[in-house]
Amino acid sequence: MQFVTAGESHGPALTAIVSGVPAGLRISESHVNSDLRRRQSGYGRGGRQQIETDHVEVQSGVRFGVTLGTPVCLRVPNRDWQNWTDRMAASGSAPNDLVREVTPRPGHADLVGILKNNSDDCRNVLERASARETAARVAAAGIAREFLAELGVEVFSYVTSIGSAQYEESDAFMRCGKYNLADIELSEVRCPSAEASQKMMKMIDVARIKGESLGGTFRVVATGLVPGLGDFSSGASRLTSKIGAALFGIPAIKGVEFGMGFQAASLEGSHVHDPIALTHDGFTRTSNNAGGLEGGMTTGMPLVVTCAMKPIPTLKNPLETVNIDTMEPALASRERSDVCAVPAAAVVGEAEVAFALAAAYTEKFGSDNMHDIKANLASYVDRIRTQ
Ligand code: EPS
Repeated sequence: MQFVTAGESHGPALTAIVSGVPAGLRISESHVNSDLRRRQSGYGRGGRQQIETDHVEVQSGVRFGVTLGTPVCLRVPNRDWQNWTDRMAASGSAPNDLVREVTPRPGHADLVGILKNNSDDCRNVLERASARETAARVAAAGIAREFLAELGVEVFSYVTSIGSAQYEESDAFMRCGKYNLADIELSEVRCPSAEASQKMMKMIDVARIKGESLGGTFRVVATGLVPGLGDFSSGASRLTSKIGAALFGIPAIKGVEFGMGFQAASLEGSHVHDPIALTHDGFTRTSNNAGGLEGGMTTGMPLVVTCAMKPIPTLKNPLETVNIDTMEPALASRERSDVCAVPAAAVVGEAEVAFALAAAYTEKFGSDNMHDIKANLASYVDRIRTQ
């Protein structure tokens, strides 16, 4: 399973084309729309989210709610397009009163993008570099989530810090499957603890008043996985590298840790590796410090990945930059922006992980149709249980 997206932040729509989707998979637009809504929400979001009510339009590959085994094309319209039809028109010439973006924001793709593409308008870069594009990824991953759900796999996320406000979690890697998901959805910052949520929201309030932005960390968890997804035989085929690449592809993600991650580097081996035990269901682990991956393959324990997001580069009190017309010092563009988008990024993280896992399942168990995939999976599970 693969996807590609197209579309600008203030263009008519974002589009995703998902290929390699098996036939016979039931797709619910309302499930996809609910993920799109979750991505739009979160304390700290800016004015744009009041304009948009993201919803998906299925354009191809699905008949009577069931996939045909052909590419699925999904469209997410941008409501803000109505305000940009002249400035973002695909044809004709630029309006006489067009204001080019000439003060690139430190931390955004603006400056390096115009240098790379020989452009005199940062908008030619920022429209696509904008995290708005992640709406299309969430829509695409809606297909992957439906597929995984059929195979008993669930993917969820929660926020572990915003700025310096932390959610202290005991035994994070073992208890990850045991959250009440309703608690996470009820929190405006996607944090399972009401107390930590309050602290995080206060941090966002302070940042808003100061004209600042804030980053943070979030965790993505997948449960119900079979052991042996991914591969050990080459760097690129390791599921660790595929999930890592997918998560690093989210704008503003600066760090990705699997299981105990960086902490493992400072501990002795016996405090890091997860002992193997046998149950009547086959092999298991008595801890999950590896976060569900060993040798580039799933172990069958919950997959636990933590991501660090930097603060959004668009600042109300902007940093210094250089005006690319005058070459004089200037203050960076003050676009309308979010103070904090960590809860939204967590939902995008779920999408990226879900897609990488769906691709790993189709790679191992086939991609023609759901009936054959389920039969292949059942036969594999049976073999490894008795091996
Ligand atoms: C973004 C700038 C803001 C954000 C946007 C990402 O958009 P605008 O410039 O239209 O106000 O709200 O994120 C989204 C629109 C979204 O849906 O996530 C940026 O510059 O990256």
